[in-house]
Amino acid sequence: MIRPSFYLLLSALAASSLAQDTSGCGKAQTFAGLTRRFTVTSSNVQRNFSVHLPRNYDANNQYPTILGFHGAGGVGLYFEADTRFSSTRWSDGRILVYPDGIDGVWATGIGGNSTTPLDEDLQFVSDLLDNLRSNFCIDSTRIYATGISNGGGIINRIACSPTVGANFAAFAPVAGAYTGFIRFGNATCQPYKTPIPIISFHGGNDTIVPYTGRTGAVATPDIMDWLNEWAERNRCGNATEETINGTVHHYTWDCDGIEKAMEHWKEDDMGHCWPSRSPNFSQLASGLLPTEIEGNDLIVEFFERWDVEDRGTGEQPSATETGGTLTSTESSSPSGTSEAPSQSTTGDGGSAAGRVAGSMGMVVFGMTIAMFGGWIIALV
Ligand SMILES: *[C@@H]1O[C@H](CO)[C@@H](O)[C@H](O)[C@H]1NC(C)=O
Ligand SMILES: *[C@@H]1O[C@H](CO)[C@@H](O)[C@H](O)[C@H]1NC(C)=O
Ligand SMILES: *[C@@H]1O[C@H](CO)[C@@H](O)[C@H](O)[C@H]1NC(C)=O
Ligand SMILES: *[C@@H]1O[C@H](CO)[C@@H](O)[C@H](O)[C@H]1NC(C)=O
Ligand SMILES: *[C@@H]1O[C@H](CO)[C@@H](O)[C@H](O)[C@H]1NC(C)=O
Ligand SMILES: *[C@@H]1O[C@H](CO)[C@@H](O)[C@H](O)[C@H]1NC(C)=O
Ligand SMILES: CC(=O)N[C@H]1CO[C@H](CO)[C@@H](O)[C@@H]1O
Repeated sequence: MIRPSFYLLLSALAASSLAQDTSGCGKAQTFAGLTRRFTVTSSNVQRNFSVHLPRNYDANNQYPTILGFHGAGGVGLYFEADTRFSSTRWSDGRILVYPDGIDGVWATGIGGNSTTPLDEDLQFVSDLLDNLRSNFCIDSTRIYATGISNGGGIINRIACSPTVGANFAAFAPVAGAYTGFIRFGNATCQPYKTPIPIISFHGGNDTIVPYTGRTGAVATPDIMDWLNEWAERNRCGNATEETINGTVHHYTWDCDGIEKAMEHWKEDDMGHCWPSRSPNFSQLASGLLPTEIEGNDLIVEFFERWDVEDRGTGEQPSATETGGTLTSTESSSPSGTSEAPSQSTTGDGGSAAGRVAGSMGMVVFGMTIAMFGGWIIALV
């Protein structure tokens, strides 16, 4: 097999050239525990982003870094308020970065409202990372991306890029609008390593980016098709499904000998929103209630398992348990056209989901309403 060594070589090259830029280490910062706005010029455009530093930021400590991509019609600050990733529960020991799309939209490679070419947004992500590395003490082996809706669409494109994607250890799209990845679509996908670790979330009651896909000018794929394509690229076995309380479905895949390199959470009654056990803005905006799972906890726990340089560490690694342990029961997919993950065990599985110690929630929520109350969340 030539592929594994090719990917290992690519990833080794990427890691060795990128991991060494620690020029931002040692530079004192004055906004530990706070969020500050910055700009960087990319493709001759002044692009905006905000950075949240952990409390007690130590300029000589290399931090894991999470980039959070907002949905269409938003800005980074909105994503920050909605997900609350900057609260200490999740930002302790991590740098959070919230970039802005141009005119509220990420280029996901097709038309619609985004006139920015995909290459320019990918270049922006690359320029942003260079800027971050030269100003903050970033651990380049532990950079991650999450995002909602159109923000999920752009991180899917990043994951598919052999160059920009090689900066990221793992991905976490929520309610992703994977435009260009409809069945038999023409989007290209050349990930830098196998497997690309992905944890994804999608509501079964999402009317904006429906689970079974959307047709029209900005078509999105059936989520099961999208998952199956990634499972193929990642050389995964069949999925294992665990159903919690009858309505929450947790799928996991072992991929290329790595345990649980892909995870997917489908919550039947969840709409187009961020999964959180406390009420949040995107939930209220879609007239929905808190969900049963806490997305931030699941995302952060997943990210902690991966770095850029190696192929990852499976959960509870065990030499005898890699590969070949998946069950395989046929079940029908939502669309009836794709191969669905199998149904197997049930269990509580709730241990991975945590609780929100939501103290700043209402403050942030009030600010969010004040800042964005007039907006229609046109989540593409
Ligand atoms: C960046 O922010 C400035 C000031 O708010 C704004 O004028 C500009 O349009 C923003 N740039 C982009 C590309 O959104
Ligand atoms: C473009 O955005 C407008 C509102 O900003 C929305 O009404 C329209 O549906 C969007 N078009 C596409 C193709 O997404
Ligand atoms: C891919 O499909 C989109 C949407 O149908 C189209 O606009 C685009 O031109 C196609 N690209 C290529 C390279 O065929
Ligand atoms: C689905 O969402 C709509 C609002 O968009 C809500 O009225 C309905 O109750 C939801 N259905 C379920 C099963 O949660
Ligand atoms: C995966 O599922 C398919 C179809 O259900 C089955 O034919 C195949 O044997 C399964 N593979 C494994 C490794 O269980
Ligand atoms: C399942 O339902 C029970 C009872 O409503 C609840 O206490 C528990 O938190 C739920 N589990 C999950 C994972 O949502
Ligand atoms: C702004 C806001 O209200 N955010 C809510 C969304 O999600 C978090 C948890 O991630 C809730 O605790 C917040 O209240």
